[in-house]
Amino acid sequence: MTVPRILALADLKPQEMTDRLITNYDVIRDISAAADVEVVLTTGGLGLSVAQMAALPALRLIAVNGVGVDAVDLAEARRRGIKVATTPDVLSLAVAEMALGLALAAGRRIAEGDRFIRSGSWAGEGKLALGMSVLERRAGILGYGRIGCKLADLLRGMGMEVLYTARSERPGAPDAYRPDPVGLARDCDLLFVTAAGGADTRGLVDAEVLTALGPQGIVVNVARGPVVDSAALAHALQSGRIAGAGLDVFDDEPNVPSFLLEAPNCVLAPHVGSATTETRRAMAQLVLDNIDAYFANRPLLTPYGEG
Ligand code: 8YV
Repeated sequence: MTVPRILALADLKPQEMTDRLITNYDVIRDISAAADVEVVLTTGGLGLSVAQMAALPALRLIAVNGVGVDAVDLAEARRRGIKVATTPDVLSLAVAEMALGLALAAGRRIAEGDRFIRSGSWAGEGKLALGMSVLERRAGILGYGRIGCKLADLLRGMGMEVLYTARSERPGAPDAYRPDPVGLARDCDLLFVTAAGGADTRGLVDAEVLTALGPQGIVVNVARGPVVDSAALAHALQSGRIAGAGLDVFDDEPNVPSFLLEAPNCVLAPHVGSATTETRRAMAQLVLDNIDAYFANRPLLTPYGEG
């Protein structure tokens, strides 16, 4: 029996999951040698462009190791009848946990305090500026999907009041709805960005939203960089229009603009929201299960955009 070929644009983690992929499939890495390949494995960050799809005439399935499909050309995939599978749910808690961590790090100046000690300032003259309590604040969730709802559950469980903005009000939701980001920002201090990336959400958090958030406000972005206008954010931080920010995602990863590197009280993380061993293993398992299902002519476990 011939072993099906797969084009892998990235490895699965931990390594044993890539080993399993290699054991079960003939894994190639070079897209120029993949004309007969039916399945491509990619990540949320890498996605798959029209040009890449054009190099893959036999493509039937795009298996995304992640939930973001903003970098996949979905219109082209739809046009060609190519299925897309993602890894929903299994990463929600890890990303929510990261969002909480960034809020705590910014509010309580944790990263700044670490630098303060290492630079010798504690032992010298300096004093670290006071932080702000985080759990006593009102939280706003911008994007009430799987990750946003998981984060809302966590925050509510810690006694916080939670508000949310989504495309429409969710009947029966335990949190209060605000129809637009400015209204949400006005009524909260911690603004958590969990909306999907893409053209619809580009610049959703702009100067007006940041002004509405106010001088006690903290913005946390664990979604996609472009959802927040980064120049407006840096300006709001510089001018004290908001208190702090925690960012796990950026416009042009892995490059971070100097205005964000230099912005005060801006905690940075290298896109690691889902990057725990447990979560990456669960994501990889789902990727493998989806690929297995495709080759066995079974329905995908987690197809994107169906139902
Ligand atoms: C990962 C993500 O960076 O799920 C996503 O869309 O951005 C992250 O979980 C990525 O896809 C890792 O494979």
